[in-house]
Amino acid sequence: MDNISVITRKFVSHFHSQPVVVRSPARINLIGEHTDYNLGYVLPAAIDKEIIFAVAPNHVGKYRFFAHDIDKYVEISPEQISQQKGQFAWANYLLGVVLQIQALGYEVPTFDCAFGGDIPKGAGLSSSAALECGLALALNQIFGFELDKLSLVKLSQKAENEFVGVKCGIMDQFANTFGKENHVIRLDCKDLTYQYFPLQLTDYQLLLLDTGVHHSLASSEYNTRRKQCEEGVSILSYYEPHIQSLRDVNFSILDKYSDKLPFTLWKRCKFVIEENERVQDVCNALQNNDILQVGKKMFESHYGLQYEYEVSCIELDFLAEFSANDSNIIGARMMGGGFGGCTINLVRKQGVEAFSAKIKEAYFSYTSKELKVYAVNVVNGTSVVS
Ligand code: GAF
Repeated sequence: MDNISVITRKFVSHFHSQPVVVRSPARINLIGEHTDYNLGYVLPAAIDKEIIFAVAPNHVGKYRFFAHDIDKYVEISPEQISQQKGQFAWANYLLGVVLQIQALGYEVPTFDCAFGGDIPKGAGLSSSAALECGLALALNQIFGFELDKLSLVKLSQKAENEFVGVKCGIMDQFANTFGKENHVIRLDCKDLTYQYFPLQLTDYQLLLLDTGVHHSLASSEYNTRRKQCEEGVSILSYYEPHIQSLRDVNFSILDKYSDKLPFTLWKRCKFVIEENERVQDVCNALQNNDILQVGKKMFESHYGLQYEYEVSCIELDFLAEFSANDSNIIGARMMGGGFGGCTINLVRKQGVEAFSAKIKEAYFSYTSKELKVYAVNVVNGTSVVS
């Protein structure tokens, strides 16, 4: 049985009504890491791993959630929501969405919700954005709020920033909602304009290698990187008042004031400027059908994330290096916030099986951990199924 049937049946057997069903995908990012909150460019896409939501209004005066994958049930009355923060980690993403819709001035009547799917947790594929955006679209549908896609993206991001407490940028929620089959999205995080670029991989396959590592310092270090970038901006803007974010900094400005920046801040700023350039380079390469150039930029991005932005870890570095030395791989890098999660790889289709077997074995001997391998395809963003 597929996930849609499983979740719909669970919903009906639990709540005894007919739900609206929404699918909400995970995301990859081809390139453009840690650039979103610096108001730069990103190049993400939605992929065929998703959470299915079944949602319907109820008349019992409680928000009721059933998390199928972990077999957990939670019910909360509207007055209790803000005190429930932190009590159920997974429910925070959903309650945060309800609160953000309320903050926009809408009354959110009580509802029932069952959800579950196949997005690996803690793998850096943004199951959190899938939770937020999937519920936001489902509530928009059943209660007729008529919020447009960008409003759903923004309120979902705010739910994560304010209720969950992770100061993420806008990339994940945007990719989840605006994803388009076989396209990557170049999003300008400064003005939120975007353009789709066809991802014609023909002889290549997108392969994600999941380290199985999720360091507890991931979110604190993420927030630290954000702060370091802000500090860099604050120092540079003293000399160049037009600078409001790292988006306004180029190499000549960085060179000119390099002695004013502590070395760590200088490295962070340098990475962000380079990574923004790499996004533009990859877009040009995609337009020219130059997939080898795309791969080359991915390797460069990993190098920067490892040595300049310092958000990688030994497991990710091992995978990126192993891939770089395999002739079936034309591009590899860590993806997402870092400190664990997945690498993203461009692999020759004919070599996928052999490479997967080889790297699984090597990873196990190096880390004693099992490597999970996902071949993924680019799909449309969150949508109402029925
Ligand atoms: C995480 C965040 F949620 C994104 O906003 C982005 O900053 C990413 O890390 C790094 O590029 O996925």
